Amino acid sequence: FTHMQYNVQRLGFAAVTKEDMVFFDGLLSGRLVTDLDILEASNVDWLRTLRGHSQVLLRPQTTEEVSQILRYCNDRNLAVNPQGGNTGLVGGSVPVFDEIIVSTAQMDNIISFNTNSGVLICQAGCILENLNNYLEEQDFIMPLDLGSKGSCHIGGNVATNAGGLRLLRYGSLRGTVLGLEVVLADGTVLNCLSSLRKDNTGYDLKQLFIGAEGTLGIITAVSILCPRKSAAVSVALLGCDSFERTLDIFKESKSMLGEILSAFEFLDHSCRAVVCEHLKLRNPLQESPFYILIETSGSNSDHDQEKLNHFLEKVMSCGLVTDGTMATEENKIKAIWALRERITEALVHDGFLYKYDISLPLERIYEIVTVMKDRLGTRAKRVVGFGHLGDGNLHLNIVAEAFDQQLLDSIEPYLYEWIAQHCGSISAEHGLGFKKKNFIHFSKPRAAVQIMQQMKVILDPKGILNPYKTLPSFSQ
Ligand code: FAD
Ligand code: 2HG
Ligand code: ZN
Repeated sequence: FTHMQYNVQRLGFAAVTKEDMVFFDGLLSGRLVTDLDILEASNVDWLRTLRGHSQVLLRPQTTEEVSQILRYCNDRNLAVNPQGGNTGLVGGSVPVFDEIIVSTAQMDNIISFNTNSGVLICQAGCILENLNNYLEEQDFIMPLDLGSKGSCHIGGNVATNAGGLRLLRYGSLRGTVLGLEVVLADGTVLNCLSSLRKDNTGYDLKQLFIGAEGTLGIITAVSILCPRKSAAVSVALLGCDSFERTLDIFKESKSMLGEILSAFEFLDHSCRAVVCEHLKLRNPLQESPFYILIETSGSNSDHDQEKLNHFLEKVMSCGLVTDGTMATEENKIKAIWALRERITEALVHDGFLYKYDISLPLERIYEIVTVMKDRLGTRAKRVVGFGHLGDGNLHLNIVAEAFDQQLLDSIEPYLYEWIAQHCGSISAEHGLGFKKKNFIHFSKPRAAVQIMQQMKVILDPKGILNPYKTLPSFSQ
């Protein structure tokens, strides 16, 4: 943990006292963790690059308990760190100093599911995969899917505005989330848990909390629109020779697969090497510079199959695709998805990671990987690129044997300047958290950041919610 320069000062929040502990213990009937070994898992982030020093982890079960916790913390000037599944990749989910961790782990009840409308209402701590399994039994699915589905909570997903593997088809949470219940810093319960598709009555306040990374309130319940489960799902893994060709294949897939296209992901050969080497996954194709994963989901397998076959014939016959395999059977589909979904996990085994999550205009999306490779030369063990090509989202990971400040200085701010120059975003879907908050100016004008800071003051005047995260400090 030595590499991460905590270039921040603890703000003047109160420290937790014995009396505070007694209050929380009474309120939560013992659902308070002070055991340092258990706390460790919540103080350290998923990438194991950050460590906070919280002495208290609270596990409320109800909105009322969250409300009482926040009212008390606000009165006492105690800082709070909301936490879901702790799978965030930008250090938003762990304390920086001794903030009290409020975990949604025990808020995991499904409140209702309406099979007419497809609207699911549930508590914020429901694990994404559990929700999806619950819905699948009723022929529905969640509108989002992430590699971290086994651990991440729906509240955390909404708080980060997570994108993931299905965004291409079902859109972002800004469209599928219909309502939220949020507890504000002073304990006020904001019940905007609507399940209506259309509701133009005043400002859409829920949007403020989507992607706010726990800095404006704690999300306690979510109302979300869920699509039907598709009767027919097929996955194709294709190899191709150059990035330009992956774009041509994307264009072709949009025109030939149209409404049944549900994912268009890509990885370069270094990602393939990392998953095969560290996770012992098998590559079903011959070696290729780039791989594309295409998923189709539709209601009629014959119809979908016919479309997919036509598409594959076309892209293979004109030489865009050099090799390919297709699956309709669940196990084979899972095995192909694993090559893409498990890259993050495999990279952790490869060395120290400099992780970037970038949006760029499609034509330039891979250029930055080549630029960084040339710039860093042998100082980087690997420079890999993969991501949600269909959404214009590249995951650039630079791997080194260990943390190296000089290497970091060669990457930043150069990389951020390059992204800004090319009209991209320095965070496509992971958020800013603790690690990236000071780079917000590369993607947002000063006036926008100022309005964000004013909104923070209105909703959380004492700044107790996730301090040191998302927004740069006022002086900047
Ligand atoms: P946490 O990590 O616990 O918290 C994330 C942020 O949200 C923190 O700032 C926290 O304070 C805040 N927060 C959490 N719960 C609440 C709440 N109830 N109210 C208010 N604030 C809250 N992300 C993507 O976008 N797309 C992907 O494809 C993707 N794939 C991933 C794959 C892997 C293997 C891993 C490890 C991560 C991946 N992520 C991805 C990142 C991460 O999983 C998402 O950001 C996820 O939405 C975080 O959910 P969580 O419950 O773990 O939240
Ligand atoms: C994914 O799409 C995640 O797999 C993680 O967003 C990306 O590890 C990464 O860089
Ligand atoms: Zn992603």
